[in-house]
Amino acid sequence: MTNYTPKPEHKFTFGLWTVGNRGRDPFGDVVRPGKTPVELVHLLAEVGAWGVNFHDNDLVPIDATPAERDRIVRDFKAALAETGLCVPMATTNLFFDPAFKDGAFTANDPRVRAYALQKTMNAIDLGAELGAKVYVFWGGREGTETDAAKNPMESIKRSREAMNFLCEYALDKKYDLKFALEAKPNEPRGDIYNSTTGHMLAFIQTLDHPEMVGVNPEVAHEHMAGLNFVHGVAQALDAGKLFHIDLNDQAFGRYDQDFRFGAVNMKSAFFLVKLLEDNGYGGSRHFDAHAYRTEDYEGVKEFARGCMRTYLILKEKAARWNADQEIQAILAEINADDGSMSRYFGKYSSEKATTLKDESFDRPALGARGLNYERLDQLTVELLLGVR
Ligand code: GLT
Ligand code: MN
Ligand code: MN
Repeated sequence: MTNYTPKPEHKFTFGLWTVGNRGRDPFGDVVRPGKTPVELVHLLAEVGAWGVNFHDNDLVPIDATPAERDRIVRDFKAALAETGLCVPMATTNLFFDPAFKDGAFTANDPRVRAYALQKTMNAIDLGAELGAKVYVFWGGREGTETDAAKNPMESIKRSREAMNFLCEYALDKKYDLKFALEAKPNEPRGDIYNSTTGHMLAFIQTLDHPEMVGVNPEVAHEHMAGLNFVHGVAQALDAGKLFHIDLNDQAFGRYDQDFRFGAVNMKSAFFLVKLLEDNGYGGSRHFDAHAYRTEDYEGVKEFARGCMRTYLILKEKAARWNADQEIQAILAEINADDGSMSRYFGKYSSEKATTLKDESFDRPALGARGLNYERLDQLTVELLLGVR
């Protein structure tokens, strides 16, 4: 019987804002009492997490004095030392305070844009002080309700200038830090710029230091856009840009539900875990999700344990899928290649093109061939349902 106990090597992390979520939503107030960052670190240690991530203001309130900041950071460091948890990632809250109602780096007011840079530099200092190696940027309010209000070309330019400035800042300070950009199509703004991971990957190539910037795709955000998350993550991996990942779950066509990992789309969660594990993804498995509003803190622990346990079960299922003889036989059949076409692939040459143009193909036979994907998918489903 496999042991699904989380271990440090699994790199499971949670944000302070995830297990610390108190259940407030647009229609109802908090349902759980607040816990301090120190208490949350202990909760995470109790459930077996490896690391804890935070926004600047999850840890240090926006109006804290320098002395309060120092005390909070000291207590937090002591809790980390006591529990053995690490801080692999940090980020900035550029969406909660009313000053950011029109966004941060793309706000029309230059004072807001300058304040956002200042706040982010301070937050980067805090993250670096606590050992974070990845710095996430989620531009929750970098968007519009009406395109009358902001020029989209100008917004892209402002976003680029901000990222370039902050890359230089991290380099200037000699921080060992990479940036990871997180896309979301909408919510809390009507529309958010660089709305998907694909948009982010293209945007990164226009930066001054593309090598230090990657992506932090989130399951729920790509599902909100109606996209196949596994394909987006594969593209990020292929580009060498999967610096971080936000795991959770989400029904298609809904608001940002941030459900427990694997709670809704089991099959896509399976193919995601298989993709990460088969390709040796070495970063954090961060659960950016929160417990149902119905839960007390026992339920929050169930939620956190459930995220990690489901990941480990799916990891075991992926190994089983890779070793399943019937599945592998179908895959071999699907990918059969007698080598007769090899001369047409690879690097282009005009001879190759000419020979290929002369080749004759039995088009009806190509179309008539059954591919056995029904059987393959049914075997996958049965494996996931535990009957193989
Ligand atoms: C917020 C958002 C998340 C982001 C976090 C990082 S904050 O909870 O919904 O998707 O990853 O800023
Ligand atoms: Mn989300
Ligand atoms: Mn996220």
